[in-house]
Amino acid sequence: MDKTRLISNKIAHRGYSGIPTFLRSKYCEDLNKLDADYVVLGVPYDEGSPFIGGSRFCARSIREQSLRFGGGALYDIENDREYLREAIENHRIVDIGDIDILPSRGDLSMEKLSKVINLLSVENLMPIVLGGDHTITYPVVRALNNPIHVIQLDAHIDYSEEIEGMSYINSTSFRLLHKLSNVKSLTQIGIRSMRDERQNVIDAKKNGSKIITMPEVRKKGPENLIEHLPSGEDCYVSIDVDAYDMSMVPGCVSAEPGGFQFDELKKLLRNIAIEMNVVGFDFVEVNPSLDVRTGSTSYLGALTVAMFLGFIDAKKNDY
Ligand SMILES: [Mn+2]
Repeated sequence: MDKTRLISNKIAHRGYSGIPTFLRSKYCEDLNKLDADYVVLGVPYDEGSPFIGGSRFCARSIREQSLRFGGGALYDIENDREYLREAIENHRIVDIGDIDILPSRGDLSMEKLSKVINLLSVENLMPIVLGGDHTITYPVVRALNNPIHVIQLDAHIDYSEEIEGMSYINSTSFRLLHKLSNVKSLTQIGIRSMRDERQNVIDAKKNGSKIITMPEVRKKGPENLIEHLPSGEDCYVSIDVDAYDMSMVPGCVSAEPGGFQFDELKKLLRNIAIEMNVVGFDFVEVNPSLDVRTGSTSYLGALTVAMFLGFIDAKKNDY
């Protein structure tokens, strides 16, 4: 019998077997030996979640759900197209595991995150960052080597004032990153929460943020939002799972009604991938301990990350 068929591997791709790296990519823990185009990195940090913690397990559960995409590609029947087949076959996606989080030392943990992102950025390797809560976007963006536009997909603007030195909390991330000298613009899409404070919205706009509320997304159509973005320029995209409608994300503590349906977010992400030069992205705020037993929120996360990466890869390789 063929020995390669004895253990779970790429060919025997049951969703419940195998070591859970993202899309069964190669695991590389030596940052000096990275050979990849796309680098998946987990940040199991949820100490920035002031309500119900648990999103530290987001990256792990997204990796587990990603094992269910076992066909060696993502197939989209909508346009009869396969995504990521060559990237997967040629090991262009590499998983480097998780940032070594120091419990109760968010400052040091986020410094480690920034260091890793900077190492990737100077090598022109695209980071795909799995949260954690939304705290992580600020330490990621500050470590990117080149000037970028930031696009945030979220129900909330995450633009609270930094109080009593709390820099590493999920509600302040975008106020902090907006001040960075490498951030050329901030566009916040899908905003709708009635828990956001008016003064923070005023501040964000005053500082130049372009806020596109969810009702505006619907009015304009998600495929037309791109006209509000600087086409062709480098951008970093941050996706909070609560951009999706509350009904779709039971495993998200901050879910809000009136959010994106899947097809709407798909259209938007495809357009961003085509029209902008995406240099990295993150996906945050899945809390698996709150999810339904099928892990549907983590599944949606794995699908969204893989799909967006597929769109980016298709653009890069011109197919
Ligand atoms: Mn957020």
